[in-house]
Amino acid sequence: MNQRIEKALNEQINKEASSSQYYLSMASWAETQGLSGTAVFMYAHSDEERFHMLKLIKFVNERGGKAIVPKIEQPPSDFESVQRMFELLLAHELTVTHSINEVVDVCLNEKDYTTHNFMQWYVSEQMEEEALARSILDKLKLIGEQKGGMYLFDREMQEITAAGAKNNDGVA
Ligand code: OFO
Repeated sequence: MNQRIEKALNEQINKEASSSQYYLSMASWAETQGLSGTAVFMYAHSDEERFHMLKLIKFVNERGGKAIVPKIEQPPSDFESVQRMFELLLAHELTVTHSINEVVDVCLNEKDYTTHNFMQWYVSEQMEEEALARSILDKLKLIGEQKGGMYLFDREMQEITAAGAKNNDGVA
């Protein structure tokens, strides 16, 4: 495997692992706030990011490279409010989208069209994740401080997660 591609993919493995850890911390925080639906959503999101990392690890190894399992920094453990948590999530997704675009750029520069093709899955995944985060934030802005609204929001987060799992046949 081309060394620049291998390095870029290993950096992406690191980012996916960090995303998984970050969302796991958000899940745990939501659970301690009594927001069980939001916690279910974030636990599933953390699992999804782990799946993204695994997909990259397998690709690198199958293509003759060497995937490196990264050391992960401890993420923040307090998030002020649900809205703040989703603002941070969206900001994080935007940095991941940026780094995926950089990997795609390296693929084009190195004329590695196989990896370029593989990365297209991540490009569409990021579009979906950003759109979902924005729609959740829109809901939260509408709800504002209303307690009843937050109760319904939390239930809806559980439903979104269940519907997503069904569409994926339970596979992240
Ligand atoms: Fe890995 O999809 Fe978001 O970060």
